This record gives sequence, C-alpha cells and structure tokens, in this order.
Amino acid sequence: MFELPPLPYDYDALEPAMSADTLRFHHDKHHKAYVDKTNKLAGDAGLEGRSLEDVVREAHKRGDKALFNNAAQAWNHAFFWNCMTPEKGQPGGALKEAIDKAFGSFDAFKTAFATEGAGHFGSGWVWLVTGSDGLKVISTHDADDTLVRDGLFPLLVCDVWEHAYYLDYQNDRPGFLKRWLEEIANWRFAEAQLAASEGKGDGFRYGAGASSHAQAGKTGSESQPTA
Ligand code: MN3
Repeated sequence: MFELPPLPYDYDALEPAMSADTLRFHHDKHHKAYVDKTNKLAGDAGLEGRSLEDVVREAHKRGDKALFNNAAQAWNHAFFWNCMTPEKGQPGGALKEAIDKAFGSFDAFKTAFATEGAGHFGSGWVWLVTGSDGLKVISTHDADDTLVRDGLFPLLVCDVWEHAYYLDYQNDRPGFLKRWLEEIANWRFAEAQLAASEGKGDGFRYGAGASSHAQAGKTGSESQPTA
C-alpha cells in the first residue's frame, strides 16, 4: 500500500506564491485520489509490494493506461512537493555551473522554463532534467514523466495542470510560473538531485521520506537538527 506522503512544509508556508487553499485541495484531494486509485489498480494488476517507480514503469510497459496515469501522478506530485520550499534562494555550486553552461545564465534558464510551461498545451508538467548532453527543459503531457524516459534524470518539476494555480492565479499560468521560479522553487533539492544523478547521494524515491533539503519551514518535531 502506498501512503500519501505529508507535505514537507505547512500548508501556508508557501504563501503568497501558493496559497494554503491551493495546497489543501491539491495535496489532500487531488494527490490523495491518485494514491488511492493506484493502490486499487496496482493490486488488481498483481503489483502489490513493488516500489511506485516499478509500478509506473511496469504499467507503461504493459500499456495499462489507468494504472500508469494514477501511479505516475502519485509519483509526480510527491516529487513536486519537494521541488518547493519557503526558503527563497538561487541555484549554487555545480547546479549553477550546469545551468550557466546549458542556458547561458540563470535568467535565461528561468525564461526557458517559464516559456516551456506557459506554452505547454493543456495539462502537464515542466521539468528541468539532466541527461548525457547536460541540462535541459522539457514538458510532458498529463501524467507522463521522466521515469519512462531513458537517460533523463529529473532535477525540478512544476505542475502546470490548472488545479495547481487556478485558485491563486486564475488563467495566468505565465504569472504563476514566474513567481514559482522566483519565490518557491527548491534549488537545494535540485542540487541534491543533480549530485544523485552523478552517483553522489540518494535521489528522490517515493516513500523514502521527505528530503532533508525540503524540510525548511516545516514546524513540529519531525525534522531533527543535525549536530
Ligand atoms: Mn497536480
């Protein structure tokens, strides 16, 4: 049984860029529904006990669209929550170097990402990925994701389904993307993903617990300070 992972921050932690209302609907209703349906369909398909990553890939291989759509959406949203943080920041270290190399500058990257997301027709996701030829920005339709694309490793994703921004931005998807990149994108998480793509540290895995890089701003006793 897959569990709905808790958000790695409080519901109101990303305000005003993303409201508590949006996160409540998005996490508690949309994401939960994908997880619940995945549990039912994965059981029907004889895939209980497998990792969610395995279930996504196996459903894709079998052409089981209902299972793929729900399992991939369960995974994409869990990844997406980690791609946001209340800690405003900028890419550093190897990520900054890789962005400069691929796009010319951080500003040029933000333009490329926002343009891809704004231009994506219908529902989907806009990703910063790394592959054999360096970093690039791609978008995927509906539930489609990087788990079923050989050679691509995801660093950051933004949900561009209307439910991700409509309550806060109505139809202004470009405005949402601009603010998302400037105020709540989690560069520490993207840096950790880039390191993991090079064999340094663990990349994101569903159910492995919230990334320590995403914990900033979460109140309560879950995150242990490191000595
Ligand atoms: Mn969504």
